[in-house]
Amino acid sequence: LPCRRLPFSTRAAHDEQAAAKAAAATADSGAPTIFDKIINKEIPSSIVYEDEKVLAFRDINPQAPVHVLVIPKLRNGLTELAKAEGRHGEILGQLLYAAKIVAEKEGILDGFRVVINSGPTACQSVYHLHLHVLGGRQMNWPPG
Ligand code: TR5
Repeated sequence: LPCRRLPFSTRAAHDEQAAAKAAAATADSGAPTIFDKIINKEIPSSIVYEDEKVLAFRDINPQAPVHVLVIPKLRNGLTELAKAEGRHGEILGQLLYAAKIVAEKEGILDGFRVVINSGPTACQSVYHLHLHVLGGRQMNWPPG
C-alpha cells in the first residue's frame, strides 16, 4: 500500500514534498538526503536544539502543535533504524535523550510521543535516521 500523508499547506512545502517522495522512491539507497542540507544550513530550518552530535528542528509538515525531528549530524550508516548496529548504541542513546530535552524545551514533558518510521512499509520518506517528537495535543492510540 502507498504511504498516505496529509498535504502540505504551502507551495514551497508542496515542492519539498515532491522531493521527499522522490527520495522515498529510491528507498534506502544510501544517497545524501535533504537533511544533509539542513545540517549544513544550506536550507534554513527552525532549530529547537543543537549540540555537537545532534540537531533538532521543526518538521515542515507538522502533525501536532509540536512536531520536531531529532537527527544525528553524522548519519554514519544510520539511514534507517533497521540498519542499527552495536556501534550505534551511543548516538542512539544521545538521540533519545535529545528528544527529552526537546520535549522539555517545548513544554510538553507531561505527555509526548517519539516515533521512528523505519522502511517503506512504515512510510519512512527521508533516509537519514530521525526521531519525531510530537505533542501539544491529545495523542491517540493506535497510530495509523
Ligand atoms: O516520513 P519520515 O518518518 O521519513 O519523516 C520525514 C519527515 O521529514 C516528514 O515528517 C517530513 O514532513 C519532514 N520533512 C521533509 C522535508 C523537511 C522536513 N522537515 C523540515 N524541513 C524539511 N525540508 C526543508 N525539506 C523536506 N523535504
